[in-house]
Amino acid sequence: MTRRLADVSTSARLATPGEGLGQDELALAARNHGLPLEAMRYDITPPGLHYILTHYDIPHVPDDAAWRLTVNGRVRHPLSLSPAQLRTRPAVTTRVTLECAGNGRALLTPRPVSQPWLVEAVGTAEWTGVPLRLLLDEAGVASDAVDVVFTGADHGVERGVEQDYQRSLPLDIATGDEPEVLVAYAMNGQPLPPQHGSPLRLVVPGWYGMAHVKWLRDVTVVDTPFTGFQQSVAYRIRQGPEEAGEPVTRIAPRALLIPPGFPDFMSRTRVVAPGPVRLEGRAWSGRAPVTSVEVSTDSGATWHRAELEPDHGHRWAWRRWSRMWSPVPGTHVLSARAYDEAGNAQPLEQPWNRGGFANNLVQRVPVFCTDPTSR
Ligand SMILES: Nc1nc2c(c(=O)[nH]1)N[C@H]1C(S)=C(S)[C@@H](COP(=O)(O)O)O[C@H]1N2
Ligand SMILES: [Mo]
Repeated sequence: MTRRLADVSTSARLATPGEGLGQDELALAARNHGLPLEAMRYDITPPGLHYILTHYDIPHVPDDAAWRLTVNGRVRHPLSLSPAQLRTRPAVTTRVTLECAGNGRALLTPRPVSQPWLVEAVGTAEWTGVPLRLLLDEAGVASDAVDVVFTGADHGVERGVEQDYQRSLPLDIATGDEPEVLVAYAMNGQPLPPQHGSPLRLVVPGWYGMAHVKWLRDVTVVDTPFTGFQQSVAYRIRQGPEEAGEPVTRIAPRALLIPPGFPDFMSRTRVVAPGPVRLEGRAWSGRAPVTSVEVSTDSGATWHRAELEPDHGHRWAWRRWSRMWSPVPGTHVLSARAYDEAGNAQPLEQPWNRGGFANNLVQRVPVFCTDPTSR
């Protein structure tokens, strides 16, 4: 019996009611790890703790010097640049909180079967690179250009479609400076590690992770809207499978708690003692600056304003927030909720869509407060 590629690479589906995580989802979760939430204590995520999402394999790049980044398509002067040549150009360093568009997916009902993130697909790094608009300027973009397509060196098959990982940006975003898109060669002052796109990757501050193309090989300016798989099939907000849907773009606001106290190994339920506890965490939005964070310690019944740190000039990075809490013995559910300047807020009901994208439903952290009188 002959098998076709489509037999090993099946369509997207939703888990049936009560269906547990499968081996396929476990395999993805083991490859693509999240941020341990306690690591939100660091302004910049330490090496190895930043979340990772790779659709296919991490390309093996034994020799950076042989790498070429091309800028081609609808340009007057195509470019072919080595990483060393890029490093001689004007450099910018930007602190960016990156979040996977699928963050929160595994908490949805019904669950879209894919990378099963809870809430930890986030991290913050300082990316250094060349502003993309300078490279496009140097190449001379033709007047009929509409999109810029970014091709990674990784190759795979997804829902029956064999492909190089490719995403596009509209020309005005690619050449804009709010945010300023970077072709990055360093992460936290070090060359990019293999899993984060060595030797070059795109960084699009404020946009969900899928836009930040790793192992960047080609930048192609095109005169028709790009309709590749990761643009038109994946990363669309749809309710039904036949809808064209809306594209996934900028990061919706989210606040997360650094879980207080200490955890139970299996349930991860937090254990605290009665008395003052500082609740703290991070909040971010790629749509507009965060304006406030509220905390609930009673399962969302009442909300109280947290203290929010200024952004210290890092518009595209998460901000620290905190609020004191004095728990009494018993069980509690903690939540935090971010609001941004454009009026976006985190929903209290799940914002469901078939791909499980941009689920910024408020986090729930169960906490058990011990009773010292009944040990
Ligand atoms: N070439 C390539 N770029 C990619 C991906 C990929 O699979 N291949 N995954 C994207 C997705 S979905 C996310 S969330 C981010 C994750 O970046 P990180 O692994 O550096 O955290 O990379 C994006 N860039
Ligand atoms: Mo992602």
